[in-house]
Amino acid sequence: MDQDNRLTKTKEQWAKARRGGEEREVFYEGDDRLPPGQHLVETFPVLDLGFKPDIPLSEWKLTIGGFVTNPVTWSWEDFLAQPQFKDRSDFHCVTSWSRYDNDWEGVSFKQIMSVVKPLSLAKFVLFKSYDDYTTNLPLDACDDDDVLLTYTWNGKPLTKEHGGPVRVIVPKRYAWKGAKWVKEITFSDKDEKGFWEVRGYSNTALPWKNDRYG
Ligand SMILES: Nc1nc2c(c(=O)[nH]1)N[C@H]1C(S)=C(S)[C@@H](COP(=O)(O)O)O[C@H]1N2
Ligand SMILES: [Mo]
Repeated sequence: MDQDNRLTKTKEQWAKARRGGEEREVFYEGDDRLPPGQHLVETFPVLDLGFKPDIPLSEWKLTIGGFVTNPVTWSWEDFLAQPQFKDRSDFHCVTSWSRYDNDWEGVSFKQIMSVVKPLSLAKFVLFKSYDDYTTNLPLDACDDDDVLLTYTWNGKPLTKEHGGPVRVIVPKRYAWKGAKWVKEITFSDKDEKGFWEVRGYSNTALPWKNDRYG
């Protein structure tokens, strides 16, 4: 495929997802862009478990498996060879800060699904990270046109503190549902709870429902 053709394909994808250029729109529910109990910040705070894993790109791998037809393990080159997807979204942390208009670029969750082909039994997804963090979501929540694995933030490579090389972004849920330093994605018929979900945080984590604790 030549460069032009590749670019056309990418742009077509954005159009299909109603994304790209100035027409991108962020999601919000009801009249309020800011969910209840949140305040707006201009900075981008860092939250982690006190440990920021350092993964050289040459050693970075992403394994996607479980209840799928075609499990894969991607190197950094394999990841970049996927159709690239851009999105702009708001970020809502359960500790009450929100940050508007973050630009992300990477591989959409829908693209991942089209590669691994989840079995019909697969209803849940568990994300595991290089710092041993985990978080879980229903497959329906991941199969959305604003969910992606990003390696950039606002046009620059995603820094280690924010989860680089690659992190997950799930704009319609509180941000703990987006695994930084993602290492494994497992499709399953069972809902296995993640790090914060077993520690009293909500399994659903819906910002507009003020749904913080489980
Ligand atoms: N691997 C990993 N992912 C993680 C976390 C973590 O500690 N480890 N913290 C979560 C929480 S609680 C939030 S609010 C966001 C914070 O992302 P940020 O540090 O880029 O703001 O990452 C989420 N993903
Ligand atoms: Mo958080």
